[in-house]
Amino acid sequence: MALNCDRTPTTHSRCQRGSGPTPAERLCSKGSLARFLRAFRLRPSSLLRDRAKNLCDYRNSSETTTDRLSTPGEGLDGNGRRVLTYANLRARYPGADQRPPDREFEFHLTGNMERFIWGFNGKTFSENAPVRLKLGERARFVLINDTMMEHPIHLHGLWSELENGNQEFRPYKHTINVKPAERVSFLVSADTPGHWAFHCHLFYHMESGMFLTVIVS
Ligand SMILES: [Cu+2]
Repeated sequence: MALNCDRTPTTHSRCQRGSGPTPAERLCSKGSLARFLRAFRLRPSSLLRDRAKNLCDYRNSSETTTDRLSTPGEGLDGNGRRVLTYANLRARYPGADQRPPDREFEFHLTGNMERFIWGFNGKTFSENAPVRLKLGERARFVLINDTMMEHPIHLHGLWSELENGNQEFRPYKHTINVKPAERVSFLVSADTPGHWAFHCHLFYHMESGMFLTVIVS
């Protein structure tokens, strides 16, 4: 797999315009930060403000993405032991909802290692519109990790049925860890109405923007 980690500070196109607030300025602005914290009952964090100040580069780090369901975690491969991977997980019973998905949503996990800023599809929480699902619909979420870090992606309120090749015996998960340069998908039955958080479970990633709202109504 070809990986390219570009650590050279670069300038994001939005920062070159020279007019209007940058994403960092918007994220740092009192209004949007306060809304973010209030919406999800988070305490104000100086970490968020400090990191957001450097927000102007969403340069991706990986050139290609691939299926890594059978790949053990970093440092666990080839050490003479058998390692449990996502490909090994198989539900004990067939899933409750066997319908194919009505719609598909694709999310690139994006960020900048050097400046430590993160988001979905190159945008922070305040820039991304909520994902809207109709109550009862079946959807596929595709996660593509464009960064060089693992991101444990957690969807509240709804099960994430990992598509790991076990068909109707897909494992039901709360959090799906996405390895660097990995492409992974899961199915969702939108069976519970509400505003649900969808975010990286490394809280310092979540706080710097890797967060979306999923609305089921
Ligand atoms: Cu993350």
